[in-house]
Amino acid sequence: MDGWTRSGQDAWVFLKPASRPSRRALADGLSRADNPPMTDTPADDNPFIEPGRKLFAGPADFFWAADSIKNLPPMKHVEIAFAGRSNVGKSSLINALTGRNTLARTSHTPGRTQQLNFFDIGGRMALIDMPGYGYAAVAKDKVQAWTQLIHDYLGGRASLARVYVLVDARHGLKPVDDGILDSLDKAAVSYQVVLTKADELKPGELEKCIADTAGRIAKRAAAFPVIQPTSSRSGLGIPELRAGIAQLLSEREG
Ligand SMILES: Nc1nc2c(ncn2[C@@H]2O[C@H](COP(=O)(O)OP(=O)(O)OP(=O)(O)O)[C@@H](O)[C@H]2O)c(=O)[nH]1
Ligand SMILES: [Mg+2]
Repeated sequence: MDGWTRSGQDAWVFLKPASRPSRRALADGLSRADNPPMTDTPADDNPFIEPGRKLFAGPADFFWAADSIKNLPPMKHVEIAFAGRSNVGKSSLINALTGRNTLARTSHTPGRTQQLNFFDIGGRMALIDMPGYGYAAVAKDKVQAWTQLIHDYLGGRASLARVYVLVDARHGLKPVDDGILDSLDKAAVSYQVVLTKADELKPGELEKCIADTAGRIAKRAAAFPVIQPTSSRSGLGIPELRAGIAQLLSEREG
């Protein structure tokens, strides 16, 4: 059996099939081959809520931008990437997680983030704000170059521990998202679908989008089966995302 499965009361683990090729090991011991658990525990019972709050209460600094797979930073830390269609709210979510308004640049116009932007979180990990895919208010060849960069990075970075794939809760999964999910499944990179802009929906609509999206990813090998609703405006889901990241780090750092 492969894919996400419950290993204990609260933890989910990603089991890789024996036939899947092992990933390049990193010189410093980092590897994404042992994709660690993500949490779906309710906030009140989740022991990683407080470590998550502390993790993101510390320093958060931009340290690198890459416009090509050839100029990525050295693989020093665990990397956690935020991917999704243009304008879905990737940069806003990084700002909400880090409690800063202007760390990552945001815009009403699709196509704001044009490179892979790396942010150091307390010297323990890097968050990566990615360009959007799907559409943008810029030239087609630029979008093609970003799409290539996104696929290259997501499919070939050994220090990449997890990808949060952001989906606008008002629109749900689109065909272009499926292309990214296909790449992640193929590369055996664990990922979780995060619904954004939940503040724009009525409660019933949000529940429906969560259920529909969970159904759509149920058979995907590397997808964590729980969909996380968020709002960078209201703060919904932010403590839970921080907790999931803190849990990943605690698994990695032992
Ligand atoms: N209502 C609402 N709007 C949001 C939320 N998050 C982001 N937005 C808005 O959505 C727009 C796009 O946000 P960004 O964070 O720049 O989106 P992005 O995915 O980084 O976009 P690109 O870099 O262009 O791919 C901005 O106008 C944000 O204010 C949210 O949680 N709720
Ligand atoms: Mg952006």
